Amino acid sequence: MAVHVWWLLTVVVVAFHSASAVVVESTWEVEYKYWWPDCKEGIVMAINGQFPGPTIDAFAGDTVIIHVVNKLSTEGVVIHWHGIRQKGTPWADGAAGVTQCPINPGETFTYKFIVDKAGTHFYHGHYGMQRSAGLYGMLIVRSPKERLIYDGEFNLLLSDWWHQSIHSQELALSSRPMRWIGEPQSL
Ligand SMILES: [Cu+2]
Repeated sequence: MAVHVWWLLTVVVVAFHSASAVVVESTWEVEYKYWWPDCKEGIVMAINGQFPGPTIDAFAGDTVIIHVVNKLSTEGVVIHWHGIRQKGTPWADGAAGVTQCPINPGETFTYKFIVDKAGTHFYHGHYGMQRSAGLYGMLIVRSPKERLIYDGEFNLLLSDWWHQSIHSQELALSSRPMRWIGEPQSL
């Protein structure tokens, strides 16, 4: 798997959680949208109209169920849950061509898995260059045993951002000789 360069910072407020695990469930529609993350309009991959995608906030031991609806016109899509071990649910790992076929345009696939390990994780598209197009978000798994007490919480998710489309990025990277599209325009 590709090495991701990410900076992920979270200050977590303590929370008391009931001993019983719960189900965290939602439906995500993935589509392209015009957006201007750094004031220059471009095309991003959005989930339910949001970029970055919605934050999943759960406790270790909870079950996460996400119904992913592919509303892209011409591309498959998958979501990989970075940092989740997927014990007993390898088909929910979201690696296109490895653990599942891409979800076709117009189709829905349901991911169901247990978030077994506390941490500030993230999820991202794992098909083609879709992560670079903005298909990612936070996956926060809290520990029911947290004992530290904080005054507040602030989550920050950072990523490189290029003005060139993921299609020109991909073509440049796979060209022989490779073409260098330059440093990202934003962070
Ligand atoms: Cu990953």
